[in-house]
Amino acid sequence: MTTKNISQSETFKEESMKAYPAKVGRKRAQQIVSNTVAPDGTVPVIQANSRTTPGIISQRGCTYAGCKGVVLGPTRDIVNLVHGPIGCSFYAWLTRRNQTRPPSPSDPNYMNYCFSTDLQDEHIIFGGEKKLKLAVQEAFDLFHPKAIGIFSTCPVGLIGDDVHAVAREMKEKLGINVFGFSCEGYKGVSQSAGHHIANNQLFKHVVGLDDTPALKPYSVNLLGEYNIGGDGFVIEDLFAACGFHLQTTFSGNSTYEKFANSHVAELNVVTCHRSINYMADMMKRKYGIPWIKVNFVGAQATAKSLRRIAAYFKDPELTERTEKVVAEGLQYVEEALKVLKLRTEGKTAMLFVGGSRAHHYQELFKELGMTVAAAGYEFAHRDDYEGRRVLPSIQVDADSRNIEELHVEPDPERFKIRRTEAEIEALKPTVEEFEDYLGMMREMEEGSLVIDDINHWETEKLIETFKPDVFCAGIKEKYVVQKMGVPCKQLHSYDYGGPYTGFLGAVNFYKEIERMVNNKVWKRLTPPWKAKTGPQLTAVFARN
Ligand code: CFM
Repeated sequence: MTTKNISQSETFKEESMKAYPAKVGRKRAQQIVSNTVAPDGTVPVIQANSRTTPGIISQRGCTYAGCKGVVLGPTRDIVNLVHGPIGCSFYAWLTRRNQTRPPSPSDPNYMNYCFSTDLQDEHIIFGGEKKLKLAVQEAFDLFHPKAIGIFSTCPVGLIGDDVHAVAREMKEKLGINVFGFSCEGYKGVSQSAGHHIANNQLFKHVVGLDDTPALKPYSVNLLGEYNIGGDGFVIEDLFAACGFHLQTTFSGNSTYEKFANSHVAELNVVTCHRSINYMADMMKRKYGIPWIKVNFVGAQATAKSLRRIAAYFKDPELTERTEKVVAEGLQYVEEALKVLKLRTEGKTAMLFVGGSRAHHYQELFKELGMTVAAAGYEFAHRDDYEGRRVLPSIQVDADSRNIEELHVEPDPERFKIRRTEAEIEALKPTVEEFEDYLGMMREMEEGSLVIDDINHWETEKLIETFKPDVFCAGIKEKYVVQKMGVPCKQLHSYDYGGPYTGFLGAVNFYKEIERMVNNKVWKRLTPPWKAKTGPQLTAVFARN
């Protein structure tokens, strides 16, 4: 970061705080941090996963979105039935973002459907369980799925429908697996609570149902890859080229049976730590599967991750194959960067998205020679910022208490030690981030801004102060940002581009960013801070 950047950070913090009432300002001040990394890797404390102050226009989504939309949604052959008003289903309908590839056209794929109980006033008043049972029956009669998941929306929790009792009853009646999720939208601070609920129920009701041994050696589960824009397909190809057997992905391009048989794998690799670290922990405790943090966004990160997996298996032939894949991949990337980097070097980017991409995508910008001046998550927890080393110091708050912590014991028959604790300790120096995640801040530059749960007001202030060359966020921010004369790359839907993982995806991303940051059209817009007339209406809080 340059001194100019650092003074811009200070101006931003000062200016944005002025807009808040004193109490809100004090809270926000703990969520906006100027980064420093001590020699031992310690970074400043940031407040995260705390409730957004009402009135602030947050980027966040709801618990139901995290459970149904994110974790369960990308699985193609579970009927995901939403118990609630139709709007909740419509907005969680995965139509284009997550990709899936059934082996043949006759294999089930329900991802294009939108299943809902379509609750009306009368059900809110008299209860919706009867309608839910009918809907489960109807879905069964029409599709004969292997499993049906029932997702609770806000009103279901308020009126007290017992989705779990309905699930048990229908499971018995239909002879297929039916399970419910108490993922009412208001249940937690954000969608993060929904991830946890989804992990718990999948673990309780599906994982471990099929004990068929892994078909090939070096079987690996890929956790936290949802196959946005085909990202998962690229990773699948890389695994095949290196000789790793992909057992199950949670949950992009996945199926019910894959989940049921995932506990036989030799290793879990975790891409999105935020959404699925619970599953990794529980599978370790119950089945003895170790896990490694990986990241396939960015060419160097991909190389590191593939090498970590190969190092875990300690097979010289596998290592050789992996090294060949890495060498070819890096050469492909280097060729592309030769030209592209000349046009991107020195430009500035900002990333405000989700609970892992704001970290992972920084890799690609660094490879382009760009500076990440500010970044933050919508709903991540302190460990995603500061690293898992802070886990013991995270206090359980009222919101986390809403979500069940499963008590998991080793399975008497199926717990199998893949690597003893001594072996894991011995591997740690070669396999970085073994059962650990170092977090986002450690990889960010000195003086860069880290902002948790950024809001619209701060986004505008940030852009006005820094005038970055590209801003990465989602659809809710995109057009506000672009009207300010700054291109916005959506990192949730990819603007329907992608894939961006692996070496192939890295080059896709470089090309798009090069085009965006050099497009002259943005300079033709007059952003509000340059316009002669200010906004028509301004307001400030009365301060005491
Ligand atoms: Fe994980 Fe995700 Fe993300 Fe996420 Fe999400 Fe997502 Fe995301 Mo949107 S699971 S935390 S809840 S990587 S939907 S596929 S893009 S906010 S950064």
